[in-house]
Amino acid sequence: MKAPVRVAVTGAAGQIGYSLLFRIASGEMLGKDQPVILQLLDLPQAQTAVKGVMMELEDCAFPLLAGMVATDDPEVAFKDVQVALLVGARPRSKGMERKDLLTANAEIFTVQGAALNKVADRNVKVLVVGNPANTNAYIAMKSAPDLNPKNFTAMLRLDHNRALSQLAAKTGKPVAAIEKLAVWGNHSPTMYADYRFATIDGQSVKDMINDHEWNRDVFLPTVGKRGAAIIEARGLSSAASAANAAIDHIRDWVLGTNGKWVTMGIPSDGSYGIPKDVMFGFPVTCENGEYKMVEGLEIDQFSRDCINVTLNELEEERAGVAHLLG
Ligand code: NAX
Repeated sequence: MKAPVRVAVTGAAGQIGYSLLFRIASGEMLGKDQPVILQLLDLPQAQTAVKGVMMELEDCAFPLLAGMVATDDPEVAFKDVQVALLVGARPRSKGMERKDLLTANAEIFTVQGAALNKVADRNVKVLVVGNPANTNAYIAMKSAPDLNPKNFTAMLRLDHNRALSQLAAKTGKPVAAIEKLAVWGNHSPTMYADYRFATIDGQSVKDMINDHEWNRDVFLPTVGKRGAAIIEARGLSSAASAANAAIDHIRDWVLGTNGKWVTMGIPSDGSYGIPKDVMFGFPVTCENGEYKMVEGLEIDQFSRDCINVTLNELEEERAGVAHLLG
């Protein structure tokens, strides 16, 4: 039996947490032979609810669940963790300005980044799901100077999966047959889902669809506004699909993609004209526990314009929290 991996999940009492924890404990994220210890963080007022989720986890009698901790202290939750899923965040409340939302979250992710820096495993893999995910991941990374910045990532995988599904419906082909999709930028309606390089059984998806207006006027708005459409229909934001994307993101990062492209929000190394350190969605492949950006893709004018819109939004968010990062 392998030694257990310690996995922290923040916002454990929330709706994404409820879809996520059972799948992690059943081995869907790290493998069916990998025991896990769940270290659950939530606010003091949510501790009773976390206890309830833990009771249900116990009642599943998962063979791979080797232990659980519940706490409201980030330094307890992140102690020795090798994987940290930062899901909990401050939602926008009525009358709250975007700037106030950024600041409230910046405070949370400064504290959590510092706690990871202090107590987490030195190779911890961090995925930020809580919104604004890219900027929160950037803040956590900047607040953890002793950890490798490459180990901080933001979740673009839901956007990637949403785009895959739309392309499968449009082409009438199975989702699993689609290769080489990229989603650039911010996890927000400005993200740019780019199927120019995508193939199905070696054939170009762009040639199969051959409809720029559909790309611009249907596909991109559908993917970009999917979160809002789900809130409209369900009365609640995406939870199971978000949890699923988080599982996909970490599983692929840890276990590899066998050469397949996936999208991760990662700190830019300056490629594609994205300033260094901006937490940006890029196409990557994963191998041996590391991601590698797909390099050398041609960026045409339409794509450059789309990328600039999402980059400008991220730069504005970054400027909005710069004063908090010293
Ligand atoms: P919920 O409101 O159901 O749950 C959030 C949980 O986080 C609550 O239990 C709350 O007590 C806890 N929390 C708040 N502040 C905390 C802190 N400082 N430390 C620890 N826990 C804290 O939200 P849920 O639907 O689970 O969504 C969680 C986050 O994911 C939100 O920020 C949401 O916007 C974001 N999303 C991100 C997505 C992505 O693709 N990156 C997609 C889905 C989702 O919208």
